[in-house]
Amino acid sequence: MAGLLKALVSASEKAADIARLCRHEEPLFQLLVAEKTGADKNRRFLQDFKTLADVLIQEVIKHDLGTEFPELQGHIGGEESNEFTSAQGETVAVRVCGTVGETAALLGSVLAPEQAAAELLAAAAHRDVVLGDAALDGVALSIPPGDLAIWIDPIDSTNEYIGGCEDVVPVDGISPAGLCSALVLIGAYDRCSGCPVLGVINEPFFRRDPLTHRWQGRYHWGIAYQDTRLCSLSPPPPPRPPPRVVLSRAEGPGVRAALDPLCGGRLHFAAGAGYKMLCVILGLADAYVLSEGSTFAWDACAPHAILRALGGGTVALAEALRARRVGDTGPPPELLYNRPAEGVVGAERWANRGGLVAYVHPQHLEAVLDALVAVPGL
Ligand code: 2IP
Ligand code: CA
Repeated sequence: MAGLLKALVSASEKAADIARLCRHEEPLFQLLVAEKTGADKNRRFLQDFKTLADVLIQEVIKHDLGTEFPELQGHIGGEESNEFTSAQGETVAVRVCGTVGETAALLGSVLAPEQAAAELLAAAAHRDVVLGDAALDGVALSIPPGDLAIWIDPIDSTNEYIGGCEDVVPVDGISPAGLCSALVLIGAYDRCSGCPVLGVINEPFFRRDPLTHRWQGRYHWGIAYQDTRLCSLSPPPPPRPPPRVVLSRAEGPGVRAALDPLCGGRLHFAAGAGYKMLCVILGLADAYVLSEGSTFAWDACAPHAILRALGGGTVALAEALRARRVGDTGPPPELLYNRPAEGVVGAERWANRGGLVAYVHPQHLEAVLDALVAVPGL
């Protein structure tokens, strides 16, 4: 297990490096800027550059994990498809090749004529990551990788990544928007039960080095397997009233009105599903509530595993409210990651339909469900 955990952390570090590289290196940054301003969009090549960065990061993670753990091959899923259309109209499957040169040539066929950009990305994709983390070496737990499957969100909150706002002022420690909400999420779940067991969240844009002004990242991990709970973080401090709830800016008036009194008239808002779950993990918020099916398995799996490692979880909101309304007093149902929705196609198969509540302390979950149980339409 320590091997698998280390592999997930290493993959997330490489992914975070690629995310930073696209902002630091001029040939790559220019492509991101073109995306942001809409200038030249889709004239240089047929798909968005941000999509290529996302796809490449996902393929790097898949490649590195699949090489070290062949049992995982065919069981690593993510937000993006790796099919790209080149400027010549050919379909190219983006992947990590045997050598840096081959990967650069493949990326060059998608990015042409941006050869410098292709070479920078290929070098980053083939880089070896060295982890100097004694805590990871100390994790001794045996869980067969062949029982697990992986969900990857290569860059959660891509809008904030492209927008690139660096100086957003946090409100009570929670950043309402900006680069810091762009995260790499890698989660492992049990293939049979669908429960999340291992999660890594990497923050590529955690803070700027005061001397070099370059971005520095950090990562967090958690394990919730059978009776074992291990985490790189300590559980947040005990509840202090009133609870702090973080919401999407897109959250509707019914949910806002129901939660406002519970939170003493002070709701918090942030971008990115992963970032809002991270706020709960870090104790900056007591709950993240989402009433829509606008997140997916790859957004929630990694943070959910870390929340479980801290004694909390992430429940399926609509189902939990339904159970409550019929007097079911059992534990509210947690999100599962191995069950595609029937009768829908594409990404929607993996939507967390009916919304979610992420929490650490069960009393916050109870308080939120109590506040929402009478909201019409939920
Ligand atoms: C998105 C992104 C959005 C978020 C949505 C995620 O992931 O994080 O910001 O919406 O739920 O699925 P909101 O910010 O309103 O919570 P991605 O950027 O990977 O598409
Ligand atoms: Ca996402």
